[in-house]
Amino acid sequence: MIVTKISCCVFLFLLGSSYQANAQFNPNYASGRTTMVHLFEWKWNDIATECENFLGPKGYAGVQVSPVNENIVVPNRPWWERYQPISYLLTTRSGNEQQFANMVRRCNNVGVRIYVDAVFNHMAADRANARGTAGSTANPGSKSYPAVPYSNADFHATCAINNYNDGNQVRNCELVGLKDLDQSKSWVQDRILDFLNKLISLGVAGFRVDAAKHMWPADLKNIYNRLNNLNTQPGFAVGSRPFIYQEVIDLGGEAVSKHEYTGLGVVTEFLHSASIGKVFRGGDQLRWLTNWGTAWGFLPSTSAFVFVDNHDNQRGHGAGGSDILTYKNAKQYKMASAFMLSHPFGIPRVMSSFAFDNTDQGPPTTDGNNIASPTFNADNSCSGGWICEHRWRQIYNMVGFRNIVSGTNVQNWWDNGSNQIAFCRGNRGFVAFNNQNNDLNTSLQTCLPAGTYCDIISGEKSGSRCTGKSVVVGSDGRANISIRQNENDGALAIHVASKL
Ligand code: QV4
Ligand code: CA
Repeated sequence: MIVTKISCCVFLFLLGSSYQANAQFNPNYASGRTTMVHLFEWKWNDIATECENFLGPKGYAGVQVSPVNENIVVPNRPWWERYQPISYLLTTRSGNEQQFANMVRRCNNVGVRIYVDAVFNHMAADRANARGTAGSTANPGSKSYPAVPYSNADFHATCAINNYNDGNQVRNCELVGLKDLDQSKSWVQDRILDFLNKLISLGVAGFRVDAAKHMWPADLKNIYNRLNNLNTQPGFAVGSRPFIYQEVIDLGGEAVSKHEYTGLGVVTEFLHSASIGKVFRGGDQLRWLTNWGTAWGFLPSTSAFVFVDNHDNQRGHGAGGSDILTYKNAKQYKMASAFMLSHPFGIPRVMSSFAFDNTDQGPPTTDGNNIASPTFNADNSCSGGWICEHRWRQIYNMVGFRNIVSGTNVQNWWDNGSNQIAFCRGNRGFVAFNNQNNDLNTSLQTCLPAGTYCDIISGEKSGSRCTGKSVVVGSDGRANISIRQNENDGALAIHVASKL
């Protein structure tokens, strides 16, 4: 009797602790959804409407929003001012607290979760007469941020990060002059937790942890462990933990490794971004994608947060340099995005950008200060300076594809020995790519039941018609697959729900 009691409690304890540890790896997506989008610099009201009109209906699972807390106002309003906190008041150019809360509620109502880009490695860098987007003042020169409040004692001593081979420097010194908070201090931890737990109470599903590489894993662990469970009101299960995905750039060869953070949550896999860009830019052959995953040096799939580009490396900040593909190379970008979304590896995020010519340029505004709302065209695309990659048919239809083939494996891999490839996802989907200077036109195994299917890259199903190419699958599962070199798109995808 005593023995069973003890083993029962040990069992419950183990169950409890592994549950706790694993839970923050779960994005908390609504069932059937798999992919989030970063609506970079969008306003809260516009995101709420986008959840209802587009993201929910098209099957997106979530939105990463730009930093929500008060940031320093920088002349000419570069996008990066939002990475310089002045306080944890929820007022930015994207909107105020009430608008934020309203957005979270409206998005959750249509099955779309909200993830906040949380900046707590540092506060704003030196600037005379520093003033924030909520009107707070600060004196970064003396490390004084009264609207939190933080003072000199809450920060590491001043030193610059100039040697990424020194892990102490990476954690304890200033990233481009940003005043470096000491997260081992209980006052600092409490302020960060007040901020994050407030967002949890408003219904967010998790956090992107900005500059995680610049914080000690042990401090992050303390912070994550003290986060509240998710609010059950929007439909999160009792005991759900916030999803944690940490920004750690590790392309190899530095003191700080991504592996130091995988015990704490999911980690951004920048090697995925650099590799997929290199491949689809022609720097590597598509046939090598056959072992896409850990064989490429990536983290295990459940730890790897993946993307083609992010808000930094699309403009030369962060990592990846000239390998990175962006909206500016639209055909290859769509192919790389389609590959990422068709392949089961990782937890994917779609980037949604505004157009830019220089790396400092902020989002479209109405008057130089206030962010402008996107406007929409009949073909779903955006205008008004917004690129809206997430509204490109080739991308949102592949988000739908990923949802539909979820749970199946890659099978029947085919390649032509160079830059034409194809594979099935179980017997639910099939995809092909042509990244070479001749036509792909051959009979391939699609693994799908006989019938006529609509290619969701060149078009989509519209009633009983297909607005793009049709694919006729025979009773043996084979079909003639054609992607001409001069077509607008270098990919083709069909799935069980695109059957006519
Ligand atoms: C300038 C000088 C510095 C000097 C400093 C003195 O360049 O040498 O020390 O003044 O005050 C902006 C300016 C930058 C300026 C700095 C401080 O671009 O020139 O320094 O402000 O005034 C974004 C931008 C940065 C921007 C920063 C703060 O990318 O350019 O700096 O916001 O506004 C590494 C990290 C990784 C990081 C990546 C960019 O490991 O964590 O660099 N990525 C994240 C975000 C990113 C953000 C930050 C971290 C900081 O994704 O968007 O940086 O929050 O790889
Ligand atoms: Ca730090």
